[in-house]
Amino acid sequence: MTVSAWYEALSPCPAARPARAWCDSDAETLSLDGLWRFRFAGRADGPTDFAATEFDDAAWTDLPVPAHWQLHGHGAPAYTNTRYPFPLDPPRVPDENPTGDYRRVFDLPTGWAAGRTLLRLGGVDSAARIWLNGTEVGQTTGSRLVTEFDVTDLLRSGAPNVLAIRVVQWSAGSYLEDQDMWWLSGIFRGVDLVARPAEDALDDVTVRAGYDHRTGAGTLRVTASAPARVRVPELGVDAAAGEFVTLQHVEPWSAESPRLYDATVSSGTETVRLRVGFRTVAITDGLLTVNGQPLLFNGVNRHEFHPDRGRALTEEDMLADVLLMKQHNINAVRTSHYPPHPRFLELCDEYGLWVVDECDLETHGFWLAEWRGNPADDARWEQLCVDRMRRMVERDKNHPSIVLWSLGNESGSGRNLAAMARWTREHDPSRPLLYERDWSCRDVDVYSRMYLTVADVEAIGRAAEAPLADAALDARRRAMPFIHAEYAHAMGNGPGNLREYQDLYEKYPRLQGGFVWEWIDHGLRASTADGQEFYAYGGDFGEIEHDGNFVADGLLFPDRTPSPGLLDLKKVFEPVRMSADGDGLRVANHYGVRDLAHLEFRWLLEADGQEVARGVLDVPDVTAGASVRVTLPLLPQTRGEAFVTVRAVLAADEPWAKAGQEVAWSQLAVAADPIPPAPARLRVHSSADGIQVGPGLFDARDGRLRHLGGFAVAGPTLQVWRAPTDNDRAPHGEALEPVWRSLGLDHLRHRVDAVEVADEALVVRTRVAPVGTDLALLATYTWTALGDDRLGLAVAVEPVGPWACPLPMLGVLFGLPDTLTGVEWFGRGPGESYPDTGLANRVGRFYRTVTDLQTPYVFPQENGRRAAVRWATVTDGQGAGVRVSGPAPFGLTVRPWRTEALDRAAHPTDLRPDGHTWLTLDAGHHGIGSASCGPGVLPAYLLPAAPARLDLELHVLGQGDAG
Ligand code: IPT
Repeated sequence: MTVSAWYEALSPCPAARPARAWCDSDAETLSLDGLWRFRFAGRADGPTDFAATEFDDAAWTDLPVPAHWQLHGHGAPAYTNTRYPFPLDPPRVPDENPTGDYRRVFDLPTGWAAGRTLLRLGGVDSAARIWLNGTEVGQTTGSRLVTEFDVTDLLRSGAPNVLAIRVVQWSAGSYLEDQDMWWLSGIFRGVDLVARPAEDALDDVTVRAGYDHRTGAGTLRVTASAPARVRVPELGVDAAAGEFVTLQHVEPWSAESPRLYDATVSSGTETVRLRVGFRTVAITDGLLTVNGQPLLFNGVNRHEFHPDRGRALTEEDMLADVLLMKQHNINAVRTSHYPPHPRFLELCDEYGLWVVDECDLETHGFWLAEWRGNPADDARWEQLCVDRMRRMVERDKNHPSIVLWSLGNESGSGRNLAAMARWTREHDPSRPLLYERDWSCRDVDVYSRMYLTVADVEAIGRAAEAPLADAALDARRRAMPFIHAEYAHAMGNGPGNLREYQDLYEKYPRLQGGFVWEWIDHGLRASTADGQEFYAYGGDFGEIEHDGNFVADGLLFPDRTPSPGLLDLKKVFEPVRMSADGDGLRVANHYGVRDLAHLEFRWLLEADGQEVARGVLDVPDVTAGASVRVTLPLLPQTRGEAFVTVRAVLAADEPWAKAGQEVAWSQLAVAADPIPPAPARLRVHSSADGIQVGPGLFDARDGRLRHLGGFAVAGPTLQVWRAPTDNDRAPHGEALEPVWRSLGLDHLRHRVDAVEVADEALVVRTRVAPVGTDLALLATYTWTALGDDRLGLAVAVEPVGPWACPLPMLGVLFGLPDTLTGVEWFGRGPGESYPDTGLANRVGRFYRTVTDLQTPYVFPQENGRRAAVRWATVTDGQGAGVRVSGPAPFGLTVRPWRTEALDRAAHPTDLRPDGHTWLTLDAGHHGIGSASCGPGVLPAYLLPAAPARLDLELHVLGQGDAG
């Protein structure tokens, strides 16, 4: 006998009601969210006696609904990227199948006025079997989709009702849900009873609202499942459902200007409220347009995630995402890789975001079996696949924000994708289709790919991509618009070279933008034995199979604070571009439809980072796509290096931000710093204590600096190592970390070859080299006394031998006392910058504590470098410390621990201040790139082993504490 269970069935539940739109109806609903009774088991085949009304669940525990049981102490979260955490034997799943039994007792409110009553489950991961008052109602499949049942005949009024649900973690559906995220189970979206009127119920309502950009006319057709009147008071519409209404003039909906009209559909027994947005999506002449305007997606891929709640988001979480996106110049979101909570889509309609709504389908792990048995290409799975598409499209069809449907993610190619596309074209011809993985584009309307190099994207922009074998398909694809479904993998420090991609999207019409991977780090809040909080990633819950911190690859940290990558993205996505134009300013409007009347242009003149003057620029109105030259006011004379910073800020509150919110900025250099005359050099003295060069006391034996004024100093030592970034480690790209480590760059040998004392200089010659090779870096330190409190240092580095790889970085490291805790600098800031990141940072004067200079990546790695620094001070609370400056800008990194400790740490809580303030001054870093999943560092941002110089001046401030 074959034991096959209900959750291994290959058909959608026959008892479920047909999919329909998510409607805001005046018919009553009763939320069953809250605390339920719960029992956890390791297998799914336990007795189902708990479904009986009289069952005694006193021994059970409480669990909130909606929630994931793993985040409430039952079972454990597990993370895999592509590999299924069970054997591939579709549709069978393991006997070890974590199972949650749920019970909820409720009373129908008095006067529950329902002809029929539906039980609606918003999302259950992954399959459930449901009983009401002891009778089986049906089953669910499709974790991120709604299932409804008619429970009218089972409900009791006047006596408590008992709802019992068995949820299994693994089901046939799990084979279709191999998204790169935590495996988290349970009833994670709301459960409701939904009243339906006995007659003329508006179970389903479909809105088609188009806009003719040539005439400004709107078209509206609302169909309903019962005879009804459609009313849009603002437009004077009062029509029968099904009637086609033409409106002389409407304001169109767009992500920039999300105009919605309140409408109602009334059948006499029920009224459904709608928010109608008029817009027409089309592919015209190879371009994806809305209202005749080609789109440029400045987008992100968004998973639903919260560090405590997993995918069970609250409305506040969803609103936070939308507001953060709007505030960071993001205009589009791909709902990777499943339909989100419907409330999120309402927020996208309201605040304005273009949406690619993606089906809950991913079979990625079959690549490990060379796609043998891929459910997306197996006829037995067709019904389940099409069911998922149908349920998404029916639920979400009325959202103006959704402009593309996506068939799913990473499911190879195959017949069921074609069947899903067929069904969709038939039922919603108003939106084009996207699916990234079938590169033939057989079933879709737009060409899309992920993680392409800049060169490959450019080739597509020029329609010069490598051809498909099938000439007809190739010609069809070559005429399609291109969307970069995933790019700029935002894992850890990075992503690099965002600008290069954006420049291409803006240059070639065919390139209609893309979606950065991904919105948020999926780090789960956890704490160490001694109570320090950190964010857990794959492996932290004892998983045998896992993909480590690949789950933490977002633009937001898990607690939704923006990472440096998000700030860079905001800069790259600016809808207004400002640049020097002679002695004026060119202001270019990059919006699709908006003019610039909502912005105020504030200017600020700073010299050496200090304010000299400010004002507001008079910018004439500039229509979308146009630009204008603006004269700058006559600026006062300044001393030192001066910049004018112009900031375009919101002139008045918008729904998504307050007046004053910065939208775009630019900085114009107005005066360079005059090079000061070289100071006279003082003499070098040798004594029994060592060699004295100005404020510096050196060890005569090894030429190392021991004291700077009263401060004990360790170093300097030549520094080439950096704690590898996720992009250096590159789990899915070209990894430099193993190259660097095998070369021994993480444990170089330092030798002092000569300590030469001259009248006016101390010269220390060193040879720094990896073990077991003849490669080396010759570093020569020339120290001069520029005063009693000022020490000059010139570091010259000469590589020896055929260095075949770039260096991680090149600089010198000083250990200072940890009483120096404050850092002020004049350079780029306030955030971190590497050669191909840090676009968000402007030149200015900034202050941070050493603690606040660290960027808390979920997985510790190189971070916190400030670039283009002209001078910096590292001081204690009393102003004593060290000032560093140089004739040329340098990189500055200040840490309370060594690079080696950062390199060893697995979580930020592993890092402990070691009693020093470690100061690294660098001549360069290797770029960042995005090889954690995608291309490496572009040639312009490599750091080759080449002759280099670093000229510095160390100035002792206040009185150092001897010691
Ligand atoms: C791609 C996936 O679509 C996405 O879900 C995520 O896993 C991303 O990569 C990496 O974080 S697939 C990739 C292995 C090319």
